[in-house]
Amino acid sequence: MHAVSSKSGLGIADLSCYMITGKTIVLLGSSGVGKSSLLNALAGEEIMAVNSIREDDSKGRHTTTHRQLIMLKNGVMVIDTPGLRELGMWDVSIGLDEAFSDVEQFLGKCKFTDCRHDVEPGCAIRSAILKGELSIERWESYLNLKNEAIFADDKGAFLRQKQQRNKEIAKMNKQIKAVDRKLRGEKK
Ligand SMILES: Nc1nc2c(ncn2[C@@H]2O[C@H](COP(=O)(O)OP(=O)(O)OP(=O)(O)O)[C@@H](O)[C@H]2O)c(=O)[nH]1
Ligand SMILES: [Mg+2]
Repeated sequence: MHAVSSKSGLGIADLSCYMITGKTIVLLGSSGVGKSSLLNALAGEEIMAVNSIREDDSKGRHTTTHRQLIMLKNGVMVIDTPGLRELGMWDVSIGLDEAFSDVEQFLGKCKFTDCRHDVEPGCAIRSAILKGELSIERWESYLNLKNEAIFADDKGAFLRQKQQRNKEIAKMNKQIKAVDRKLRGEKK
């Protein structure tokens, strides 16, 4: 970990150990953390546009909107990226079975096909945990990732619902304002 200042140049020299010709460096982080400023400091010139962070919530303004590879004079390549909006996973379902084969081997072995692995009798998961064949931590990790996969798979529907809700709120606000104007006797 290096503490650096792109403004004063403090600590920038310590990054020379990463300046290896032919290597590519990628700058990642939330908007406004100073990725483009760092690139400019490393390049010694203003290549990328930078923008001040928002006064009210100290968040970045998503100034960089596309990935850009810059070749520095020393032959090192640096990729500047737009600020990360969120961290997430995709194709979780595909990798889950492989990563959790120790868990999956017990699935489908319960007495009831719709077993929720909770209090049902004949639950293969609970039995494996009790016998020490499956650790509770592994089971919980599996459940966490499974939940994330459900959200990731259905994100489109989630976003569409959110958009629809926002539209309805905007419509409602418009109606309230119209009624308000009417009550005041104002024209449209
Ligand atoms: N004091 C100080 N300010 C900095 C430093 N690095 C960046 N800033 C300021 O932080 C603000 C955001 O910097 P950017 O370089 O645009 O940030 P970014 O991470 O590229 O942001 P996005 O392109 O939106 O992802 C600018 O006002 C910079 O001047 C630093 O090391 N010290
Ligand atoms: Mg930037």
